[in-house]
Amino acid sequence: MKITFRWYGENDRITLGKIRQIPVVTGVVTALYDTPVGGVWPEESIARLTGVCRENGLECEVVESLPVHEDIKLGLPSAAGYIENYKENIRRLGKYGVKCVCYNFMPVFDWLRSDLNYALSDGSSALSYKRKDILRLNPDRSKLSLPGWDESYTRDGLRALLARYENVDGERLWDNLGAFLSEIIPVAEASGVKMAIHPDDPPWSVFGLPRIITGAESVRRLLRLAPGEANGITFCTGSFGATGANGLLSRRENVKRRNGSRGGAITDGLKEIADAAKGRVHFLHLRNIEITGEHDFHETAHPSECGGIDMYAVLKKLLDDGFDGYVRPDHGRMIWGENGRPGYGLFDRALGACYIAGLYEAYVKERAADAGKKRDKFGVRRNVNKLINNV
Ligand code: CS2
Ligand code: MN
Repeated sequence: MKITFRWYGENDRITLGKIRQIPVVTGVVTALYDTPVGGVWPEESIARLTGVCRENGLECEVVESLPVHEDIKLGLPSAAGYIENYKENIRRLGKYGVKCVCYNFMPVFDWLRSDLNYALSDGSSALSYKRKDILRLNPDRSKLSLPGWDESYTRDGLRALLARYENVDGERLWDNLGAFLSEIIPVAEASGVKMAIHPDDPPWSVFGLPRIITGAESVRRLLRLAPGEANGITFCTGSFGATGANGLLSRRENVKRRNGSRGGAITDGLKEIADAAKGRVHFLHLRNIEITGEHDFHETAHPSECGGIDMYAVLKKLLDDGFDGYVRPDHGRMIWGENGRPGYGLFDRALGACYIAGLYEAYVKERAADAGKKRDKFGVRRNVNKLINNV
C-alpha cells in the first residue's frame, strides 16, 4: 500500500516541496487542469507533470480525475470520439508511469455539499450536506450557486445540460457506463493502468439526476460490466458511508463483532461492499463523516473516534482481503486558520496521512507478529521492510 496526497498541479498553493515534508507520503495524486474535459492530454504536459513530481522526490502514479465527457454519460453519437480520446489518455498516462486512474460517472455534478464552512465544536470547519438546503438550490427553481461547484457552466448552459438528462434514467446510465467500460478496460489492461471509479458523492440522486455508483450492489454490477482486473473502484469511505443504507458507520445496529476480529468494528455494510469489491479496490480514500439525519451529514477529522467510520476496521478489512493499492487522506477540515481549497487544505490532510500511516504500521506489525517467521501471501513481510525503511 502506498500513501499518497492529492496535489492540484503547479497552481496549487500547497507545493510539492510542502507535500514531501509529510513524512509518510511517497507520491501525489494529480491531474492536468488546463485541458478541456473530453480532450486529449498533451504528451508534453503529462511528461512535465510526472517529471516535476519525480524531481521533487514524489511518485506520480495516480491520476484523479480523468473526467468523462457528458456526451459519454448521455450516450450520444458524439460519445465515440470522446471515448477514443479517453483511450488515448489512458495509453499516454500508462507510458509515463501512471498506474491508477480515478474517475467518476456522476451526471453533471461531482461532489455536492450545501455548506463548505460547517462549524465543528472544536472551532474547525468542514464540508456538510443538508438535504433541505440542497433542495433550495434546485437549478430549476432558483439561481444555482453551488458551493465548490465548477463555475464554468453558465446558468443557461447548465439548464440545457440538465434538460438533456431528462431521457437518461439509471438504467440508461448503466448502459452508457457499460459501453464506455467495454471500450476502455482492454486499453487500460494493455497499458498497465487500473481504472478506479469513484462512488457518487453523495450516493443518491440529486436534482433528479440518476446516480448509480452507490453501494455493494452497484459494485457487483460494475464488475460484471467488463472483465479484467483493470475494472475496479475507488473505495471512498465518506462517499459510501454517507447513506445509512450502506451501513458503513459503526452504529450499534451495524456492528457485529466477528469471530477472530480483534478490534476494528467491521460492520455488515463494510463487509458487504468490501466483499463485493475484493481484488478490485485500486484506490482508497479515507474520509470520516457523521450522519446527522436522512441525507444529512458532515465531514470530520479522520480518526475513528472523530466520526462514525471505524478507519482501522476499513483498512484492516481491505488489507486482509489483499488490498495493495494507493490510499490518500480524503477531504480534511480547515484548521489552524488555514484558508484553503474546500476539503483540500494542507494541515488536516497531513494529519490524516500520518494517522493512516499509524494504522498501517500497527496492522503490518501485528500481522507480522501473528505470522511469525512464515511468509505471508499478502506480502506482509515485504511491507514491514518497506515500512521500516519509509517511516
Ligand atoms: C472528491 C471528488 O471525494 C473526493 O475525492 O473530492 O472530487 C473526487 O475527486 C472525484 O469525484 C473523482 O472523480
Ligand atoms: Mn473520495
